[in-house]
Amino acid sequence: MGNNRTFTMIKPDAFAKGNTGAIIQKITNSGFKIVALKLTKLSPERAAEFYAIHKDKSFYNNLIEFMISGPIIAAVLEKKNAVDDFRALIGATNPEDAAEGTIRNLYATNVTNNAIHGSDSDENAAIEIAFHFKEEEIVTY
Ligand code: IDP
Repeated sequence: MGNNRTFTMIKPDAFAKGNTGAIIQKITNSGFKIVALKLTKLSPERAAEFYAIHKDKSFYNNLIEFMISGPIIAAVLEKKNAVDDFRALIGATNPEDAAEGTIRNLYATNVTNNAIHGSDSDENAAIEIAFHFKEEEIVTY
């Protein structure tokens, strides 16, 4: 009862370092059910659209350049309280502030190249899932 969804991306730094497997294992060991998963590479246009909310920030250009620099793994995860529990699992945006044992603490490179994305609200999770996946790509099991 009450399972809901969040959206995640394993970012280009973590993918390039070969940490995809370890991160997926940590996600599933933490009780998240993967219901959609793909390897993809964001175009400049798609990355700009995904991060449009940050377009006036000083770090925006670096963020877009980073996010298009290599493949990402996009996934839809289900769990009760998925959004908040996943934000706790990944840790603070800046890995220097991320709690010990969180994914960003373990695998992030720096505040921009921070290994993983997690939706910050149920509303944004729904938008981000629809941005990356067609409904028929999300598996019920
Ligand atoms: P979040 O990913 O923890 O939700 P947001 O504030 O939504 O953090 O920022 C989106 C992404 O932009 C971060 O994950 C990180 O890659 C980058 N970013 C955020 N804040 C900074 C910063 O202060 N300096 C550099 N990059 C940042």
